[in-house]
Amino acid sequence: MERTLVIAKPDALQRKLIGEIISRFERKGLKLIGLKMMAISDALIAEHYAHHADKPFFENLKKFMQSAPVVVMALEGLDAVESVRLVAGQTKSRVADMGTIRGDLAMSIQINLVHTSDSLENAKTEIARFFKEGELFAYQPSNLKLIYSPDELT
Ligand code: 3AN
Repeated sequence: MERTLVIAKPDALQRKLIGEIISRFERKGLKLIGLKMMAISDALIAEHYAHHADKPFFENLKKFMQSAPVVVMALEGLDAVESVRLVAGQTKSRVADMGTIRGDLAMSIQINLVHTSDSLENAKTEIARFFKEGELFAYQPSNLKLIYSPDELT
């Protein structure tokens, strides 16, 4: 099964949407294997948003991401990277599909409630960036057979 990273951003915490966001991923059938609240350091921002370092919006993005704690989670499931991105919706929230987190609950490009890994390779790097060994949990969900068919589980 794939694993992917979600960051519920400061706006999610301030708007009291953390429960709603976690719930949407849980209800979809994704398995929560790691969860914690943290402040993002300058070093973590520089690493995580290295691809945006030279963009005009970088300083504002940094300020926003450090304006309150974030809640990071690692999720597991078949095609988890793609599935989580579908639940989140596109970056520009005000035109994201209804039914998605951003489409239903946000308007901004930057203040868009969640970050989600955009590829399996990045998901691996990002999970390692935000979680130490011992902060990720292996367990057997009791309802797995109601989430996937037997052939999907082999
Ligand atoms: P996503 O988070 O949807 O994968 P990315 O990786 O392109 O989108 O961007 C990472 C984050 O950078 C976005 N979630 C958003 O907070 C911010 N960002 C991206 N593009 C812009 C933009 N044009 N203006 C302001 N902030 C942006």
